[in-house]
Amino acid sequence: MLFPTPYHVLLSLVTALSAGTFGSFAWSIDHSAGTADSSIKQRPNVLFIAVDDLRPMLGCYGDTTAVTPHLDRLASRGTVFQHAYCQQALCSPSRLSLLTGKRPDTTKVWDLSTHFREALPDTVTLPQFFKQHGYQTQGIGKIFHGNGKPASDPPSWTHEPLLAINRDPKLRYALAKNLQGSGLKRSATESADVSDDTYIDGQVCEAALNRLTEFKANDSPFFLAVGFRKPHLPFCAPRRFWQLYQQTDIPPPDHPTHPPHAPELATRSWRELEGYTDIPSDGNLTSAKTQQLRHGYYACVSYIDAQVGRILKHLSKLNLAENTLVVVWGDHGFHLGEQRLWTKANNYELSTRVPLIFALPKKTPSTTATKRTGNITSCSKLVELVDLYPTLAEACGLPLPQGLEGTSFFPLLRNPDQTWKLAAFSQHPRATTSHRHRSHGDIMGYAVRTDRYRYVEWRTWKSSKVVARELYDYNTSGSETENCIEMPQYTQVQQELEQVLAAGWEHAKPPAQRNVQ
Ligand SMILES: [Ca+2]
Repeated sequence: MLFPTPYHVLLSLVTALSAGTFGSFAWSIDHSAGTADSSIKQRPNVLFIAVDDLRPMLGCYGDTTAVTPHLDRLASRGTVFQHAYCQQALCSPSRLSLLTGKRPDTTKVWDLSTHFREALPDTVTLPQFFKQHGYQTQGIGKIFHGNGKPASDPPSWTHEPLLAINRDPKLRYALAKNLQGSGLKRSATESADVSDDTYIDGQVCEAALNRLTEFKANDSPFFLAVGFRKPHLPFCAPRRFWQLYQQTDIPPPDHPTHPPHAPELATRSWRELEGYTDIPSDGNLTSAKTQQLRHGYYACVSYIDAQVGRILKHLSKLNLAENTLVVVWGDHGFHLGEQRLWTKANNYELSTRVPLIFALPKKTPSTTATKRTGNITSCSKLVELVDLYPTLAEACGLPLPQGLEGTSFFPLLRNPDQTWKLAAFSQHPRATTSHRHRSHGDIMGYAVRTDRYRYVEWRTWKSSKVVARELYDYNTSGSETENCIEMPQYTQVQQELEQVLAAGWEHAKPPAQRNVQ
């Protein structure tokens, strides 16, 4: 049995006096779970790295333009999931689904302003679960949603989160012209000759390095969640990362028009890009502006890659890499002009598919039957971000919590070729006519992604009446090129996909787990 140190008692008192929403909470290790014993010290640490709005535009995913040596190196000793999907392509709903291990219709978080504890007051989040099992837990940067009420969840952490909220323009922009004005949206891109730490992500990295050093000195295992904000808009990065690319070498968007026969609901823009000072209010971009934005996204991806590299180097220097599991994930994908769409908030492949790199501690015996692409272990099976919670629990030898709506993909780390999920599920709401929804919206688009197809039903929330359908075949392209709904040659496929969607995620589990509650 462990007892609180004087430091923890003092910290608890200080925090309890200043606690807000969750008044009885204090930052301290959870000693109530009764699981703290000598074996806890043997548990692997978890380095949990979230990258905001990162689509799989990385070297380890086959992108020949991206300069991402550090993530590629991590990928070379881990598993790269080629078909990982978020449950809703929007920051807060996606993150809260992952962090609670439940899907958006259970968390009731479909927008950016709802706190998950409104619907699930007693749910145990992923970091909270580790805390209950004797881990020190801390979030640095954006882990829950970035700003406002959903950014905070004190029960999840033993140490007060750092840099969780950022409303300081000086941490977003560096150039004088962008530091003038009001509001958070200035220019959509910025290339400034500044150090990495000028922007918040460099500071998040620095804070993570310091915390790792402190964790090293402690006996408890840790769950350190590091949340980088780039490549979320605006695309601001130190100039040296822009200079890794020639703008003329940046490929233009593939399929730059809406898929033919797609319903208006499906291709409605989130309009996140509009509002920046250099973006026309109608969203019509010149090809030069499109290329500048795509260049900026690549620069931000390389900027984050460099920060991840600093953290991994420090982990090795502290001799923590041997016993630390590293997972890197993006909260959703991103459109960069493809399908005449920008940003996210839709049900298409580019917005729902995410990067997911999972590297077990270095000392883990390698028994993986690997499928090598170069020197990267690649898994093409369907996995979902909601699966991460049970996967991390299993990987660390912790009992799987009840009530989760994902499936541990830990077995895929051992054998990435085994038969797995039948489908991945995503959803996105729409208001009847506007570009922004509140809560569940007026119409919910429910999407199912199998190994070859995507099928979507747009249903009114009140009556569940289907008002639009989509069917896409990825056999010829990695993205949606034409809505094939009601085409005679797809009649049987459509019927099968309707059944998969109607049956839901519980019936799409891996075969061995389909009857397991
Ligand atoms: Ca995001």
